[in-house]
Amino acid sequence: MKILHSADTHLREAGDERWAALKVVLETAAAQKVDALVFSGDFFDDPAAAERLRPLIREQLSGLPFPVIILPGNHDAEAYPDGAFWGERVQLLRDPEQPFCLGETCFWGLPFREAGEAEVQQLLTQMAQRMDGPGRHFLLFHGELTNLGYGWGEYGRESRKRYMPASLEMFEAGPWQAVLAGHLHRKFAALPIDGERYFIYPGSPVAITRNEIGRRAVNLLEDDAPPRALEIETAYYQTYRLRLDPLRKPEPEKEIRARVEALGPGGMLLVEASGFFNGAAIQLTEEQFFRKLKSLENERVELSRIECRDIRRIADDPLFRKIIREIQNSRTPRERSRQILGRILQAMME
Ligand SMILES: [Mn+2]
Repeated sequence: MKILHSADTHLREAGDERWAALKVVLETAAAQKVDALVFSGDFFDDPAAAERLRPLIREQLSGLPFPVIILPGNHDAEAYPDGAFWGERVQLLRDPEQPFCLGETCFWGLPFREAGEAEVQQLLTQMAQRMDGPGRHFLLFHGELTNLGYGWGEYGRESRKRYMPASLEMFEAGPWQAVLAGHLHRKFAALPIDGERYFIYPGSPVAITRNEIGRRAVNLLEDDAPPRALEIETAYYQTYRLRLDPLRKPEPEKEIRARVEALGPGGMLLVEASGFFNGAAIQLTEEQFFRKLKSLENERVELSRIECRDIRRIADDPLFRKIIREIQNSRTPRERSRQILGRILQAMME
C-alpha cells in the first residue's frame, strides 16, 4: 500500500500558485503510482472558495487512477454541504464513524470541530474503539500538536485561537498505523508516536504565508517503511541574510542574483540586508543605497529587512584605520574579523 499525504492547500481560485500546487501533488501521486491520495484538512481556504471551485475540482479529480480522500479542516469544516458532488473518486471523511476502506486498509477521519484538549482525548478514545476489526487503520486528523511548542505563526494563521489541541501521547492508545495530520504549515514533520508508528504533518505543499520557508514537500508512506518527505516544485520562500562587509565594495546585485539562481523554479527570496558600507567609497548616501537595494526587488526577490548603515563618518578616523590594519595583519578568518569589526563599528557609530 502506497499513500501520498498532503494537507493545507488552502485553495482560493483557479490558476494561482496554490492551484498549481494541487496539480503538482496530483502529478506526483500519479507518478508514484499510489493507491490513495490523502488531504488532511484545509483543502479549501474557505467555504465560498469551495463553492466557487467545485465544478473545476470535479474536473481536476476525475479520471484519476487512485481515490482522493479529503478530511475537512478548520478552514473548510463548513465547505462540504450535503448533496454536493466532488467527483467519483473523492471520498469525504465527514463522519468519524464511517471510514473509507480499500481492501483491508481503512482511513478514518476526525473532522475538525471546536474542541479543547479533553474533548479531543475523548473523541480519540471513541475512534480507537471503532477500529476493532482486522486490517490496517489510518487516522486523519487536523489540529495542533502541543508537543511542538510552535506559535500560531507556524500554522499559517492570523488568529491566536487553538485548534483541536492534542499531545503526541494522546495518540499512543489507538490501533492506527499512523496519524496523517494537517494544520502545521511550516514544514514536513514526522514524529514517532512509539516504535514504528508516526504522527506526520506534511507541511503545506505551497507557501501560504512568508512563515513557510524552504522547499515544500508531501508525505510518501509505503508499507512499513518510515514516512518520507518528497520534495515538490511549488512556490516557496527562502530567506537570505545579506551581510555587508565594511571593508569591501558592496555588490548586492551579484550576491542576490547568485542566490536566486540557486533556488528551485518556485522559489522566492526574502532578503534581510544588514551590516556596514562606506558610502563615500561607492558615492551613495544611505538613502540612495536603500533605494538601490529596493530597486533589486522583482517577482522573485523581496527585501524584507534593510538594516545597512553608512560608516563614512568614521571610515577615515585614524583609530579606525589602525584597528583595520591590526585585524588584517592578525590573520583572523574573514568571517570572524567581520564580526569583530561589526562590533567595533557599532560602538564607534554610537
Ligand atoms: Mn491550514
